[in-house]
Order: sequence, then structure tokens, then C-alpha cells
Amino acid sequence: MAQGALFDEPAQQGIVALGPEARVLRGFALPWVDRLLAALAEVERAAPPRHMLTPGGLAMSVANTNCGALGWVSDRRGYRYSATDPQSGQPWPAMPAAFAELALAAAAAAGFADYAPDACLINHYRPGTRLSLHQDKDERDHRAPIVSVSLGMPAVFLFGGLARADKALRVPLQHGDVVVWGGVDRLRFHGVLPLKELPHPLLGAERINLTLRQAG
Ligand code: MD6
Ligand code: FE
Repeated sequence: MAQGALFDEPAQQGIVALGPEARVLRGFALPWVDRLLAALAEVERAAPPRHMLTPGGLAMSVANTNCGALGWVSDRRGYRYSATDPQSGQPWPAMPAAFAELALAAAAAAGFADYAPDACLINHYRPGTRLSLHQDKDERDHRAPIVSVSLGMPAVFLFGGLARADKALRVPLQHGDVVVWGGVDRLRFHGVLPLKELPHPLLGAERINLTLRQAG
């Protein structure tokens, strides 16, 4: 049975409910992929992906960069949003129109109107890369949705509860899938299991995740 039925709404083709205000939109980004990848190449020419340091001083296994008015950064001082790229001292590249359009459409399809993302974190995963369970709490508004776009190699997304120890759902994500979580589900713990080496026809042995937020 589609999980949508658990949340008192008709199950819709390609939409899976992970919570009252959390949805997986299967293949939702596929019509945007060409525009996303072209825009991504432009963004990364100006702000190349890099392995930021955790507050503990270790290099993150994910390589990341940002676009939009604000970018998520990590270093020995902690996690925060910054209007400039610490590597160049310049503002982050502007949010490409295709990113914003996709994020708005996905948020609307998941029940969130008036979404205005001002930050997009771009994560690059290789085989073996993982993202440990965490909550996204560095944004000003802890209810505005997060829109997470998967490109390239498949991954298993962990979607837990409001406490770290809560059992996490294991959600397989494919190229083109979009996950949206906000409202009562916004502070749920989430992460990504270590990636298997399952090269993708378009992107090879890489997974790219675009995570859009209303941060400021
Ligand atoms: C992902 N990323 O890469 C999801 N959250 O699939 C995140 O959930 C995330 O990379 C907060 C800060 C950095 C991140
Ligand atoms: Fe996160």
C-alpha cells in the first residue's frame, strides 16, 4: 500500500509520504535535469566544490559548494550561513532560475505554497561517501521546507524522527527524485548511507544533491 494512505490523503502516483509534511516526489526533477546540469557547471566554475572542515577539524567526506544569497559553510568555528564563499571572498553565485523554478514546483507539489529559497547547498558524493544523521537547524525558520534533489548514482536516504535514537526510514533515492520536508517534519533527523558504486549513465560514479532552503 502506498504510504500516502497513512496520512489521510489519496495516494498520488509518484508521491510517497514520509510524514504529515514530508514527501518523496519520484522522478520530479527529470524534466529539469539538462537545465540543472548546465547551470550547475556555471555555478561550480565560480565556486568549485571543496571538502569543508567539520568543527572537529576533519575534512567532510562530501564535497560541497553553494549558490544563492546565502551558503551553508562548515569550519572549525562551526556551521553557519554566509553570504560569501570563504574560499574566494566573493558572494556565492546567484541561484540559477532552473533551481528556483524546480524548488518552487516541488514545494507546491508537496503542499508548501509561497516557497522562496535563498540558499542551495550542492553536495558531491563518491562511492563510500556518507552523511551521518543530523537535523538542519542553522536556518532562521524551522518550518519552511527543505527541497532535496538527487542526481546521478542512487543512494539510501535515512529519514528518522525528532530524536536521534528514533528508528529511521530507509528511502532509496534515484536520479531525478526530490524529497521535500517542512512544517512538523522539518526537524527530523536525516542522513545518507555510504554510497555503493553503481555508476550512473549520465554522471558516472557520482551523486549530486541539491539542497534548497529558506535560510535567512
Ligand atoms: C544530502 N544533505 O546531501 C542531504 N544538511 O543528500 C543534508 O542533509 C545536509 O549536506 C545539512 C547540512 C549539510 C548537508
Ligand atoms: Fe540536512
